[in-house]
Amino acid sequence: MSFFKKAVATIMLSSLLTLSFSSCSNNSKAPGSTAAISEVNTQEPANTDKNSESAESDKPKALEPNRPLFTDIFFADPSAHVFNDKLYIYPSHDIDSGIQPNNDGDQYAMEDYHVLSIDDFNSACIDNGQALHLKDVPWAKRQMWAPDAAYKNNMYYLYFPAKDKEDIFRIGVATSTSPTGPFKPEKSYIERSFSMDPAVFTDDDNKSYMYFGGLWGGQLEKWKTGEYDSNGTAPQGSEPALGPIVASMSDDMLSFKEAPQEVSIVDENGNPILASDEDRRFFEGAWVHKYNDNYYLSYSTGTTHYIVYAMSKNPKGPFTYKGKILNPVKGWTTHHSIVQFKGKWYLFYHDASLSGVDHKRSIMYTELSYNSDGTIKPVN
Ligand code: FUB
Repeated sequence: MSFFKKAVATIMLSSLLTLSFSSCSNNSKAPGSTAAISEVNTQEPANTDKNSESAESDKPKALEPNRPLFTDIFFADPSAHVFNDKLYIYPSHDIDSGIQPNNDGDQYAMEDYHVLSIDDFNSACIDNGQALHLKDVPWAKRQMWAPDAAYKNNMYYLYFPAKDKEDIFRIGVATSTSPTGPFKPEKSYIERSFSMDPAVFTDDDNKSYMYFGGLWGGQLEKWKTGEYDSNGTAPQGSEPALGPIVASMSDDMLSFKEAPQEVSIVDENGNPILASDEDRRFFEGAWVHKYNDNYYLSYSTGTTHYIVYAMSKNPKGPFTYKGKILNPVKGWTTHHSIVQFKGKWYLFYHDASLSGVDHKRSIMYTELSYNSDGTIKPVN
């Protein structure tokens, strides 16, 4: 289904669903103002005893799982990380672009990034305001899509895709001494970077890797030859599907140490996942995490709207397909991250049920757990 058809379907479905969400206060802040605190997505205290009402209202409210963390500003593509025991979310900031939906995703015309933070799930989610704007990135022209962040060398790094002046997706980096920014962008994009959806994983040995790439609007299929080919098409039928791309990061985290290479995703027999296998093949939104010495590559299947995963003993793969994590959400896109926080594992994801518009999405979270063999229990 095209972006456009799905958008129409989503609007009809979600106008009903929207009614089931509670109202909320504005959580955004204008650049330069103090951080705003979310008062949305809170569970009402069950106690109705009048004498305990004031004590109840003094209690911190809990952030409820599977409900939008914000309801009057739209964030998507949540990349969650824990820095110094605090949870930070690096999302896209969705806006009303007024651009007609198309399969290249031109309607996803985002212009800036905010950083969100959570002390624990019994306190509010804070929007720390604008951390980087398109106008401050010398090489970028439009579409600030799904970002990610990393910490190393006493510095925070914000990695972000955007189209350059030739309308080719590249990946940029910006730095800050604070996890919430403001971030100062490098003058040019990361050399040899292309396509979108960067995700940076740092291993126990302190080596960092960037995973990236996405089909269609993400242009991955236009790089099959190693050069940009505006007529490049995705593999079809029984051809092996394209995998995401990985590159080791240099020690300064500002460039690639080596030429980026494709990650292989294979089935249980060791055969490449095929292009026709749309329930399992990689589309966009790669994320890598480690649990008990296994590396997990999770990603969106795009056209079939699943979040699925594959496992490996090596951060560069090959990864063996294992199963689904998340069923299709409301809206065309699905995008996630997986993070360990205070001893538990969480999946952060988004949907478009609140707005009814595919490119105005809301982020949420749910707890994640593993089976004893290391496979991930699908989210209900
Ligand atoms: O937010 C724009 C794009 O939509 C992201 O880069 C994709 O992963 C999809 O979520």
